[in-house]
Order: sequence, then C-alpha cells, then structure tokens
Amino acid sequence: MSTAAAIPARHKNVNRAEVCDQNFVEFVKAWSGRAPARRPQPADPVLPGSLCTCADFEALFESQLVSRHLDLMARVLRVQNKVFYTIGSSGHEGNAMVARLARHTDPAFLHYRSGAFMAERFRKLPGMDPIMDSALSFAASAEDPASGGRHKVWGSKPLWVLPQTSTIASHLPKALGTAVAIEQARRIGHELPVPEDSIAICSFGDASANHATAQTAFNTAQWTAYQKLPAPVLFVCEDNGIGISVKTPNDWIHANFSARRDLDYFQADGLDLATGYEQVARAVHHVRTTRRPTFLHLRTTRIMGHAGTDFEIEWRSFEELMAVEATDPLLRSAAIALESGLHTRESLLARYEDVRRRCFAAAEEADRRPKIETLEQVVKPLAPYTPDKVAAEAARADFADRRLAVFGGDGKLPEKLPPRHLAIQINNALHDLFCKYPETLLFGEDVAQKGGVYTVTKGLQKAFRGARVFNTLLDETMILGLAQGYANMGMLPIPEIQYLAYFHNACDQIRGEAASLQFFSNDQYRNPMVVRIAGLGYQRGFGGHFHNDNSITALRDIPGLVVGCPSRGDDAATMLRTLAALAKVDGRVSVFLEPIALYMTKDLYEPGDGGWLTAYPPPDEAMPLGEGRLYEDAGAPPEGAKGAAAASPVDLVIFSYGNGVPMSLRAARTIGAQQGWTVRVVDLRWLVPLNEAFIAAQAGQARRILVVDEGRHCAGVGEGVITAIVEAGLGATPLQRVVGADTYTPLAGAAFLVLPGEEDIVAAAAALA
Ligand SMILES: Cc1ncc(C[n+]2csc(CCOP(=O)(O)OP(=O)(O)O)c2C)c(N)n1
Ligand SMILES: [Mg+2]
Repeated sequence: MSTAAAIPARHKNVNRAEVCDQNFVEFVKAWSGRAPARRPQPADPVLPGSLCTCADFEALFESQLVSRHLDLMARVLRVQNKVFYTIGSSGHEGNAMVARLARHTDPAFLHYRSGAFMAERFRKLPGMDPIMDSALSFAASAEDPASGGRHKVWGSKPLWVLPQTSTIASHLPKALGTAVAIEQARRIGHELPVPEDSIAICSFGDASANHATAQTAFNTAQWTAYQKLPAPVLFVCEDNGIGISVKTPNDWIHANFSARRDLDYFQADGLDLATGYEQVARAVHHVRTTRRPTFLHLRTTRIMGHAGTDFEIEWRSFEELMAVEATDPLLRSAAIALESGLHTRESLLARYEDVRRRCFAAAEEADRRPKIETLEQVVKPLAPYTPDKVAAEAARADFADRRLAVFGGDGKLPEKLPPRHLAIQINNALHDLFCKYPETLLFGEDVAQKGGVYTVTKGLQKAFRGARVFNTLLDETMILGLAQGYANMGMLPIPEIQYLAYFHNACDQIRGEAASLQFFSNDQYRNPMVVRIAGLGYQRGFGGHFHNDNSITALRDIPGLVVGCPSRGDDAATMLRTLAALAKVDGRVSVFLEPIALYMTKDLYEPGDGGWLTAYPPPDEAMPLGEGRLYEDAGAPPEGAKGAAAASPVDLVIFSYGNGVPMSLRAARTIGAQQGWTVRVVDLRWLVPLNEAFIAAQAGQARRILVVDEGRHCAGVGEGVITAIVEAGLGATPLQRVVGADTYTPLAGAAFLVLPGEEDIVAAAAALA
C-alpha cells in the first residue's frame, strides 16, 4: 500500500497554513487528558517542576498566538494585495521566552522569524499594541511605527528593537558592537541611553550561522572574551534545521558551537515552554551577570514553508511535511494549557479564535490607513540635512581649554604653527574633534601605538588613552560593525579602513546596514559615524592595486552616504568638522576619503616651493557641505598669477578632486603657456552627493571644460560631473574627460599608464583648442 494513500485528505491540502491552522483546532478538540482538580494560580509552576509559572505561560502563549495569527492573516491577505510580506515566524514562537526573560531596554537585533519575541516585548511597556503595530508593517502603511512603510521589519524605538534588513547575518557584527559599546561607555565616562547592565540580543537562523558575517561576529566575540574583555551579547540561534530548502547537517549547530573557546554555549527547547523557559533563563542570566558572549541554541521548527511563496509540496513529501508539522510548538503549548488546567478545550479554542479575529481586524484596519504616496515621503528619512544647524555645530569651538591642554599650550596650537602637509593637518583636526566630542572613538588596524600605516593618527592614543583610540582585530566587517554598535549607544565612532581596496570586502556594513538605518527606521534610529578611508593612487614606491585602489564607484551609489575627499590639509580639517557635525546633528554616515599620495606632499610646482603646505584653520572654521574650492587664473605664469577671479567667461574650467587637483594646477600652467587661455581649476571636494548646481554654475562660465577624474572610466565621479553639465543644458560646451582606465592598478611605473597624468591633461586641453 502506498503511504500516500494513508494520508488523510485534509493533509493533502497544498495550503500548509490551512493545514497547520486546522491541526491546532483538531488537536485541542481531540484532547482527552485530564486536567488537575485544583484550579492553577498565577504563581504556580505551569507543570510540576517547571520554572515557568502559570502567569508566565499565559503571557507567552498569548504572544505565540499573536505571532501565529499574524502569519496566518498574512497568507490570506497577501492574495488580496492587502499584505506585502509572508515570511513568518511559525514554528519559532518559543523565542517569546527570550523576550520575556530579557528587558525591553536590552537592544535587540532580530531574525525575521522573531515575531513572538516581538509580541512578548510589547508587553514590557504599557499601552502598546503588538497586533496593530505589526499589521501596519505588514500592510506597508505609512503609519507603520517601525519603518513608516518602507519594509516589513521587526523594529520599535520605545522597545529598543533596531530594525534589520533582509540580508541574513549582517546584523551580528553591530549587535556585538553594541554589546562592546555598552561596556566601553563606562571606561570613557559616556552616559548610555540604556541601563549599564544591559545586554545586546541578536537572533538568526541556523543556515545564517554559517555566513562569513556571522562568523566574524562570533570570532570577534571570542577574541574579545579571550582577552578578558566584556562583551555581553546573547546570540540566539533559532535552529529549525533548514535554510529555505537546504537542510542543515544533523546536529551541526551543536557540533560547531558547543565547544568554542570563549563563546559560552547554552541549549534550550524552543518547542516547549514548560522546559525551555528555565533553559533560556539560565542563558540570559549568564550573559547578564558574567558579561561574556553567550550562544543560545534554541530548538525551533519551520512550518508553513520559508515564505508564502514557498510551495514545499513541490519539493518535499507529504509525509515529511506532516512530520515537521507535528512538531508545531503551538500544539505543545495547547497541551500544556490543557494539562495544567489553565484552559478547557472550549476556552482554549475561544482564545485561539479571539486572537485570530483581532489580527484580521487589525489587518483590515491597517489596509485602510495611508500608504506612502510620493517619492518625497519615501526618501524623507534617508538623508536628513539641516544646513544651518550643521554649520553652527561644525564651527562651534567652545573647547579652548581642552585643546590648550592637548596641544601643550597657546604657542603650540596648530593654527599658530607654520603651514604643514595633509597628514599633519588631519592629525591636528582629529585631535580637535577628540577635544570637542568626549564621546569620539577612533579604531581600526594599527591606528593606536603606531598611529596608522601613514602615522596620520599618531599621538592620539597617548593623548586620549586606549579606551578611545584602539586597534581592532584585522577584519573590516567587524570594524564597521563595531562602529554601528558605538553609534547605537550614542558615541561618535571614527573607524579607519586602512586602504580603500579593503573597504570593498566589508562594503555591506555601510551599503546595506549603516547607511540604511535611518531609512528603514523612519529616522527613529541613527548610527552616525565618520569612516576614514585611505585610498586613491599615485603612491610612488609603494605600489600595486591594493594600496592604490581608485574605485570610488563602490561609494558613489550608496543612498544617503556623504563622501568628502580633501586634497590639502586646511580643507581636510574644515571638512572633518562638517562631517562630524553632520553626524551629530543629522545622524549621518560619511566617508572621509584620504588621498594617500598627498599625505606627505609639500610642494606644488617645484621641489622646495612648499606650495601644497597649508596653515591650520582655527577651530571655528568649517567647510559647508557641497562647497568646492576655486583656483582662479591657474594658467598664468608664476610671476603673473594673482589668483584673482578671472573675468567670465573662463577659457578653460577644469573640474577635479584629490590628486587631480595639484596635477591640474601644474598642467594649467603649461596649458596657459601653450594656449594663452585663462584657466580655472575647481576642486569638487565633495564627491557624494555631487553639488550639481555648483558644477553647473562653474560650467556655465566656461568656454571649454575638462574633467580630471583619477577614478575609473566606468562609473567614476567624472560621469556624474558630465551628467550635471549636460542636464544643466551646457552639453554644447566643448568637453574632454581625463580619467583612469577600467583596470586594476599594476605595480611600479606601469601604474602611471592606468592613471591620468599631467601630460594627459595638457593633451586633452590641446584637443579642445
Ligand atoms: C546574505 C544573504 N544571502 C541570501 C539570502 C536569501 N535568504 C534569505 S533567508 C535564507 C535562508 C536562511 O536560513 P536560516 O538562517 O536557517 O533561517 P530560517 O529562514 O530557517 O529561519 C536565504 C538563503 C539573504 N537574505 N541574505
Ligand atoms: Mg533555518
């Protein structure tokens, strides 16, 4: 006899949500056990010997039911186009125990199946409604309190649930970063927005635990605890044994994590509240009291498929599906409710149907609430910018005493010293930022005692101590994850990425995570930071692609990101002040791209002329976002150059940035001599967003235009400059672009075949003649 024939018709339903729903009802109806004679009291253990009281159980069970019926509702209303997300939490409802045993002020970074955790956390504050809030999110309503309708995420500002993206494992580094930040706050005298003994909670799936981004968080947690440093993070692996359709090898999570050095392993049965509660309690207590990274292996199951679109019957047998569905934790909870005498069959079914009614009613109501209607609404929280406040904050210089102490007296203030090169002025500006903001932290590879590969951060650790300036382990993903954690706890992180080429392997931490937080939380959460990245080409004697990477492309299209690239020391200082102010005032994430080859550059035209040294701008000077620098009359011979504004129109306007600026200035003299033209060199300084109005205004005064872009031909900054010119209606102006080739940069002299040089600029100008 075929086994299929033995399967009851009800179970052959392709809609497994309906099957699971009916399973619950049938299970309760068929219950034939005996309830205890005495009616249980709230403080009684729910079952003999359980740490979970009846009151705990009732709350947890309600959270489980809310989570389950939100899933069922989503499946039904998705086909009516009233709900836009069907990845559910069914089978994972035991995660409610973690929420119950933690506090609502423990920052939480949740797996998309942590719906019951969320429902349970909602109880921690009076007056909150888990059903309506979730329904608004499912319906993508503009009134969704988590993301304003931008994504279906578990998130809440009052409940300290920071919304996550759908990129699995990408939240583990920042969760660990938040845990580390909670501890570090004390060491720098920073007041935390949460209680001092908070823990960070981070849930994820069993397949996600294999991801490199997860592994770096585990490793870094271990690396931290190994050095006896606290890292109170609770990693909760919701192990359902599968990731979409790929089964996790039997016992893999236990085998992989149960004996890791300095990652304390706990197991809990997430399918059974009566036994799981004590197991979860032990893990939460452990991490809270020992402050050690803790891995909670929570047994779950996955019913109703990966998402509403996942027709499991297409790739799994009915027998297998039924076996999984039999492990439904709600069946176990129903059994506990009946066995303990908390419910009769009738009261239990009534409760089940009551939650269903509330979820559907909320969903129908949510469907009537406003949606996002305009592009302006979509992007409102993406990149907030209040120019006046930013300018005022950037120029605020009320820290004179601290700087006097740090720089060693009035006569040693950098603005009173002779002009210096870029590396020194960045270093001075960082010292100033550290004086101005006691919550500033600087970290990365080799930044502390050594002061970075190029000594740009030299002296900072000595002046401000190891709690504020420190070396991390060698992992860019984790450097940027830490930055998010510190920012989440109200500090101002300045992470350093040693070379631009090494940003790329951690890019998701900025592209997918940090830069997206304001967007996906409707600007309720912010993780402001200034990421310093040393990059670009032209280093002589220290070559190869990875130390001379010129791909700005990877930064150009990150929504909301600000990228500044100074070409000289004074600009670096005033730009840094604005970036820090953008972080403080508007919560923005920015990249400060430092041209390595200009760090030590002192001369401009002739050896010894000191033409690229600049005075340090006093601390009340700042550079407005988007403002470029003009070099007028750049084509005049040395004796004739006055730098005065040329009469409009200018024969040639050269747009550039970074290394291209001094190069263009040198080329301009040759061009001036050869062509007899007036030449203006424009240093864009701000690469993202490009100031299109400024570019158009400059182009409008030009008879000819040259765009000198040391980045790549494809998707380099130059493309944006030219687009701005053309879109301003100035496309008829003769124009040439001098740009790097679409290749990796080779070693030694061959690098200069790839990157634009002075001769190329001169030749391009000749082509315009
Ligand atoms: C970086 C990344 N790769 C792939 C995906 C697509 N994806 C979404 S969920 C998932 C499986 C995750 O399985 P698991 O971690 O076990 O969580 P579960 O869904 O089983 O709870 C995959 C591959 C993704 N979201 N992010
Ligand atoms: Mg899984």
